[in-house]
Amino acid sequence: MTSPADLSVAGAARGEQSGDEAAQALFDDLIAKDSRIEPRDWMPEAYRKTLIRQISQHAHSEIIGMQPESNWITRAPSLKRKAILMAKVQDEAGHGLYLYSAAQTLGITREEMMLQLIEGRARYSSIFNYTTPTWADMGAIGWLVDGAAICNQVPLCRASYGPYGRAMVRICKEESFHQRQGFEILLELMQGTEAQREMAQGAVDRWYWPSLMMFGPPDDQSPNSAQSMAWNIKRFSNDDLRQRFVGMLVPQAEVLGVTLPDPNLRFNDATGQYDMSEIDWTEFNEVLAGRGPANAERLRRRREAHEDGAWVREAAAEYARKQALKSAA
Ligand code: BYC
Repeated sequence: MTSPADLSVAGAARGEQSGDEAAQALFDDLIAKDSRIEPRDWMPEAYRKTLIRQISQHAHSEIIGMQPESNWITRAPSLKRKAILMAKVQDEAGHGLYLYSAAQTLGITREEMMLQLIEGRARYSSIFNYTTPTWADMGAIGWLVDGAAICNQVPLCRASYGPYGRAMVRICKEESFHQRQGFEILLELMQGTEAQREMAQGAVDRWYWPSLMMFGPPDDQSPNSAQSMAWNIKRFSNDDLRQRFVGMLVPQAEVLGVTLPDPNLRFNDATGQYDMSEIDWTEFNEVLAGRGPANAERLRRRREAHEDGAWVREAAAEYARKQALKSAA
């Protein structure tokens, strides 16, 4: 790989482009060819910042996303369900770690990202600010939230930034398992008693609209989409992915026997898209502003966990210091 410094020297010798222009041209060429940008490559500052923003928000979502489900580990209805749920929550921790590592390759430290999160300066997905009052919510999270995550994240496996795209491959494989376990929880409840069917439908009613909000604001109000798509970070717009998701849900809802809570939902042959009711964007904006049903609780627990884990970080740092001393001796 040619470094910007090499380009600068070569370009200046020919009296052509400045180093920055040549590096930019190389970057543009890689993007135009749909190639990957790697950490060693020159990249525009705005590209780096956008990636840090999106990847760190994504990592925070995985870490905060452990909370609504871990609430149910001790109350899951059988040993098998507990083991499955525990494995799923553990997977989310792993996703957070791959993503923090990918963000670190862009020059931000893990400590800085963690501080941004616990001080309330960072965003994480709106979806994790909703509560989980029943066991059926575990089914609805798996089916709807992980289902939306798959729709949004499979295209990210082809994101132009190498470490992000590669992290997404493994994440998506695990999300598929999560989605199926959620579907299966709902299926079993729907084949159970009247009370269990009501519980399942109630959870679908609670999670359907927030899961549509996961895809972000409508395209005409999405300030970042155009540039992120031009850089091959995002491959589809927020509204296109939302449509794709609804198209995936409709036949699955029929198999489950649940009703998607939108009386206006129907396929429009003329447009080739689903017509649907307007999403409550006021609710979305309230959640983003920190005023959702569980925002304060999620941050409080994250801060507490960070403080409780201080001794582990100190012990690991001390061990690393001693190892370094030993190998220097
Ligand atoms: N919640 O210009 P836009 C998971 C913000 S993890 C909160 O369209 P962009 C899982 C957006 O950040 C799920 N904020 O932005 C985990 C921006 O604000 P800033 C997380 C949102 O980036 C555990 C502003 O609104 N998935 O599935 O082009 C268990 C304008 O939006 C939301 C990811 O992070 C939202 N829903 O598109 C189970 C995937 N939507 O930064 C499951 C990766 C928008 O300018 N991220 N905002 O202040 C993405 O694909 C994109 O970042 C988004 C937003 C589609 C989310």
